[in-house]
Amino acid sequence: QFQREFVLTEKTGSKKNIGLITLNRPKALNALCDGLMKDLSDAVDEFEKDREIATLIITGQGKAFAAGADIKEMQGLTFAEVVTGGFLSHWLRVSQCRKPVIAAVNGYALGGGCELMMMCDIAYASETAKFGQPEILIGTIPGAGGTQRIIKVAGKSKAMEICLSGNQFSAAEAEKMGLVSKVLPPDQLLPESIKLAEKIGNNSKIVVGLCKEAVNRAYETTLTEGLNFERRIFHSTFATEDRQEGMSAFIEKRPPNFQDK
Ligand code: CO8
Repeated sequence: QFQREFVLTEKTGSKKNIGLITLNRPKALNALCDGLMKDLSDAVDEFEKDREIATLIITGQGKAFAAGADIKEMQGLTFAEVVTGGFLSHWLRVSQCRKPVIAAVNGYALGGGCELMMMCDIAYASETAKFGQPEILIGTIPGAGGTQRIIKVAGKSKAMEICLSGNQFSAAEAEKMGLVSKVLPPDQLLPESIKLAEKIGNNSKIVVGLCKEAVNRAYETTLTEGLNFERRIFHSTFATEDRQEGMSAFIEKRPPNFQDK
């Protein structure tokens, strides 16, 4: 286990090929201060570079996943300062990771915490998790995807209700909306997230990366363009040894042995 000031990293899973990142500022409910976001960014860099790591998991220490951007840090800032300083522009790092990232939402995922979850590829939530975009209650609006990503999964009425009221919602509601894909008892959250990460990690890393890119393209483009992109990516898997291995293994009735080539 490696300890940065605000973030712990650990290689886990039976093959030690899962990069577990734990937000570790429990006294402030893992509020996403600048230092924490820098540590998180570094942790993502570390695991993205590490050739052994297949999948990343982000979770929180204590009763929160993350209770949002650090309000104490933001309180005194002026418009001129946030604009010229590109305030919180390094928040994009998680959404730019080439490897799959799973959010294991253990508690409060509010404001920037909910947005951080939505930057991940897959989210599992504990039954005790609470979600919301409460920025409106403190005189601002979501700044890292809250107004853009919720609407894509839950539609306009839900997105407006969440962003304009600041109301919190439960893990069961988040699952119903499609914001998280599974709700689990608290003690099962991490084991089940690791199990999923391991399942993904058994596949070819190159092909997993390509598949993630294809799914993400759906956010950015029209259906026709997306389908063309997908087909090209599909064609390109035929240039890999892993595609050959996968299909041969099926025909030879044995498990595949992917080499990430
Ligand atoms: N920022 C700073 N400190 C926080 C935050 C936060 N977001 N959330 C909690 N804390 C601190 C509290 O101040 C308190 O510290 P202290 O003990 O020193 O007073 C400690 O954490 C514990 O919190 P509470 O005593 O409030 O705990 P409760 O269990 O009573 O309440 C809540 C839990 C409901 C989660 C409550 O803490 C809360 O409402 N927090 C604020 C939630 C919020 O408004 N989040 C949105 C922040 S704004 C935002 O995220 C904008 C994102 C923009 C991103 C832009 C990117 C470009």
